[in-house]
Amino acid sequence: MTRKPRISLISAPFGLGAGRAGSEQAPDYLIQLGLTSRLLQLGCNIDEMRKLDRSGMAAPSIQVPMNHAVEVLKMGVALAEAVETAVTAGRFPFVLGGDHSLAMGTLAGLTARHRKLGVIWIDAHADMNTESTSPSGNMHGIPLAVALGRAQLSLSHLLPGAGTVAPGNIVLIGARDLDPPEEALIWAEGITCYGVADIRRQGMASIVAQALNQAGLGMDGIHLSFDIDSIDPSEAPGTGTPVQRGLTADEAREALRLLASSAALCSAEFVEVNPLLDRNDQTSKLAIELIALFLSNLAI
Ligand code: 6HN
Ligand code: MN
Ligand code: MN
Ligand code: MN
Repeated sequence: MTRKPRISLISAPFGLGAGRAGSEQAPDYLIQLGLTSRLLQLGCNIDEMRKLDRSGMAAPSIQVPMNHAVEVLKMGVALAEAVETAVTAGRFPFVLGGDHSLAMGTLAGLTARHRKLGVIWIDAHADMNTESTSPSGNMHGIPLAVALGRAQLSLSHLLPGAGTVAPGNIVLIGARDLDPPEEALIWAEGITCYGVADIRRQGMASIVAQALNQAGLGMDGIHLSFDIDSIDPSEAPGTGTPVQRGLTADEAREALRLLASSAALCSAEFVEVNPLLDRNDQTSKLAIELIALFLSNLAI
């Protein structure tokens, strides 16, 4: 018999890692549009609800030459501690962003507890720039390089005891806008990457099965990082760095339903919804539906 995990819903109203303002409004906006009531209606076991605040957090002493670095690091510290606490208490952390720089905090908290962590990254981007290769200076473009230990900033700067993620246990799905240094890193590290063409050829069910195998090989658990810009802008326009020729909403639904049913999944985050850039709440409403689908299908 499958049981429902106790979910820790961690809101992170933070968007300074992105180049455009607005994603910091997503957590409150999605809740205002009915996210939590939908989750309760579906019988999700929301054991804890937290809203993070970075004021009062001390930034780590490392100098990072990127936009709003001190604020990103403070938020990362707050998030890392919240995620670690949730895992220690036996809860399933679900992080509601906010921009993708938050993943550094999530991954710091997770790797402090799960020494062997796999990661499935559903995104139009690879988020694998470093401080020296970033074309924008925006920290939402670097979290995977940080998690790999390939940047100056490391997860252990955010939380002492945090580890790294091994390249063989990272799987990218939906990537289609890679900067040349990111492509080089993916090749050099042998990171598995399924593009939209692979999904059309093989079907999402087969891609998800392969991703779970690859990311989970020898690991304690798998973290899902879901960037809404993985979906085509025709269906999810409300995001800061949209990229054409993305996943359909149906493909995202299928992926999230299948991933939720895997017992290997230990945590997730949902990022980059920007209500200020949306059209008639189309993206926010889709996000609510996808999050509800995902969390209501979780099984342990
Ligand atoms: N995201 N590769 C670009 C950069 O600025 O590094 C875009 C990053 C987008 C990040 O969507 O989470
Ligand atoms: Mn991203
Ligand atoms: Mn992205
Ligand atoms: Mn680009």
